[in-house]
Amino acid sequence: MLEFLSAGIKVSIAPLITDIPIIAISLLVLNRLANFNAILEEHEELHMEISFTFAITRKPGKNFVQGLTTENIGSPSYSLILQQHISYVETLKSIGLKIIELDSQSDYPDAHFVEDTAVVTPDIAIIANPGAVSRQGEEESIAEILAQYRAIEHIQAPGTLDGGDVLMIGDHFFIGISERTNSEGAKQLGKILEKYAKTWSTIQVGAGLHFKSSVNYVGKNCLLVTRDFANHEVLTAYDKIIVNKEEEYAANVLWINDYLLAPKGFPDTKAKLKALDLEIIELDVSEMQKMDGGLTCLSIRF
Ligand code: CIR
Repeated sequence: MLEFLSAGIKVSIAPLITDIPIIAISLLVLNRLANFNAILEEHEELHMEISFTFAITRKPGKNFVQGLTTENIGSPSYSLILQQHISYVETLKSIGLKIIELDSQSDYPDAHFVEDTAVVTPDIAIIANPGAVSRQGEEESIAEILAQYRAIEHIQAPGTLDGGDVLMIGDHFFIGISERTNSEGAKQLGKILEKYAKTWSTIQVGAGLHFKSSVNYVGKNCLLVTRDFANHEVLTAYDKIIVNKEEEYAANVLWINDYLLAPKGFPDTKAKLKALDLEIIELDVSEMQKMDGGLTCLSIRF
């Protein structure tokens, strides 16, 4: 044992020497804990979900059957679409959203599909330039409303962009290139998003009108996708629930806070969605489906 005398006090340094491994292990453990906390924080950030407070909706007009459609699944009924739209709005209210309800716009038979007119982030609202000529102008009244809540920017011609092609997941935005959204529109949106420290990437839309006809975020790093996007290289960072061939329409779900609005009549997808820690509310949107629309299209939530 090593000993020395200091001011008459006999000190043994043996315990210090034998403590070195313990100190080293303790330091190692502390370091590991710090790393573990950093990983936890990063994980929480990944899963830090946006929370929605408002939704803009618009009542379908009497002439809604004159809207654009590629579907041939029966003739749409005005009384039924009104009923389905009321249920939709009531559901949004019941889950705590404040609804900005707009009246129908007789000049625009597709105007109740408000989603296509804007992209709203926590920092900014980007007003779209709809890709279908018959829909250009729908965005003007939406811009006036959103200006009360956010700074506004616009997608300008020759850029075109429909909100249905834009999927926001935290700070990243997927922008579908489709018949409605062109590369120039995507680039303009991307440049605006970059100013607010957001990232973006484009993705080609094949089948389906918009990107969100096929891919939607359902929280906790998980996407609901059609088979076309199940193995897409741009989406590898996400877990996926894949809808089957017969139920592709059911990929269009609307995720709001702890709820998931899903279209009624798709039992296989409903069973798969039960794995999520969300309350699932099924809504009948048959009349919207006849006009190529669905749950996401009927509101701008922010
Ligand atoms: C259209 O073709 O523009 C409308 N009939 C349907 C738009 C649906 N919107 C959407 O999926 N975001």
